[in-house]
Amino acid sequence: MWRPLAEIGRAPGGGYARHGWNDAELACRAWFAERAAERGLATETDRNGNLWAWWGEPGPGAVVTGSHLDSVPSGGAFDGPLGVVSAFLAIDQLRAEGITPRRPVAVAVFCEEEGARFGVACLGSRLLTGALDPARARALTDPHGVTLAEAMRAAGADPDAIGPDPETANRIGCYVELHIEQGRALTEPVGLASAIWPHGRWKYDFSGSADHAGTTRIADRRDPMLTFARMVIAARARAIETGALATVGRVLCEPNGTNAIPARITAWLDARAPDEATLTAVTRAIEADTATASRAHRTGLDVSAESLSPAVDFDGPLRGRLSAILGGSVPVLPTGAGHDAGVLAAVVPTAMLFVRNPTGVSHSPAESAGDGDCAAGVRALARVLAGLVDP
Ligand code: HGY
Ligand code: MN
Ligand code: MN
Repeated sequence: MWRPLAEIGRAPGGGYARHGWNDAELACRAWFAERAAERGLATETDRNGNLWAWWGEPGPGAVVTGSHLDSVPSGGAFDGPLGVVSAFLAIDQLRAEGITPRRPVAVAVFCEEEGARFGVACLGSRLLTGALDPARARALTDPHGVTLAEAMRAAGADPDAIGPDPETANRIGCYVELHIEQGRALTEPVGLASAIWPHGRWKYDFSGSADHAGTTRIADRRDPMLTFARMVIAARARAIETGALATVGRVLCEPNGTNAIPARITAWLDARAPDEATLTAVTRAIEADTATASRAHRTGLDVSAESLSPAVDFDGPLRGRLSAILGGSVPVLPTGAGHDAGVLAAVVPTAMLFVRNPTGVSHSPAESAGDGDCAAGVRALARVLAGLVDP
């Protein structure tokens, strides 16, 4: 089942380039429709581009599971797809056991979870739940200046329809997302999520004076690369100081000439922390350090929050129920990775199952999980669904 998916959008080096509404992601949508049709599951695409495959009439109280199929640039094979493949296999398992749910069951795939193309993480689930303004979403642009609206239209979807979808959201009785663990903390095959760290993405614009690399005196330079470099160093130093995580993994340089002092640098800061106070402290300290450097180098600085994700606490009756179904001794752990489950947790009971990642590596072609652990994840998800569909 997974093999056809594994071929979609994979670069020669092994990484994936599946991003909201791009050709590879559209091929993933077709893969999803085929797997659902094979199982007699009725499929629909909601107004925000999220996919739904229904076992039973769509209706309130549905037990929903799934994840996302999009990737980060050159991402791994498991982040997202493991949850979708496991959802289909868990339904196969329940059917093999002759279980007939007394609630609707759905496999969901949320659009642009990584925000790799349009910059906002969990785009589809935020729009669904009303957590993102549709007008802002339509105007989001990808690195080539293509807006979300244009990309949706090119894919045959209607961008004017995006926005809060209470009819779809009200069908969800609970949401359980299975996901590969993205750190080294899970030492058993399957775990349960306790929380998601608060995190966010900040866009830093550094402006200076374009000039000749070979004739401009040092004293005359207004070089944004220097201010940018200071920001990167500050991000690491302040993260260590505060116990947070701060990363700069994406940068644009204009005009990007070998022999030209840049006019402008754009860079994105990804910052995460165990709690909101620490996240605020680390991002403010990094911005203050950068502003100091900006003054010293006489460059311009503009910082804007692009995507903010508050802390999510999964502690509640649903996690307790899942733990009981799984025997009561499954490890419970927090994660610094954001998920659609974190967005849905604001509106419906939500839980996450993690599958062990032996190296902890993720957002990389080297991401992997063992077959045995993946099978344990499917079995656990099937047990959980069996317990939830028979109230
Ligand atoms: O970036 C994240 O935390 C997740 O992979 N979207
Ligand atoms: Mn991810
Ligand atoms: Mn993911």
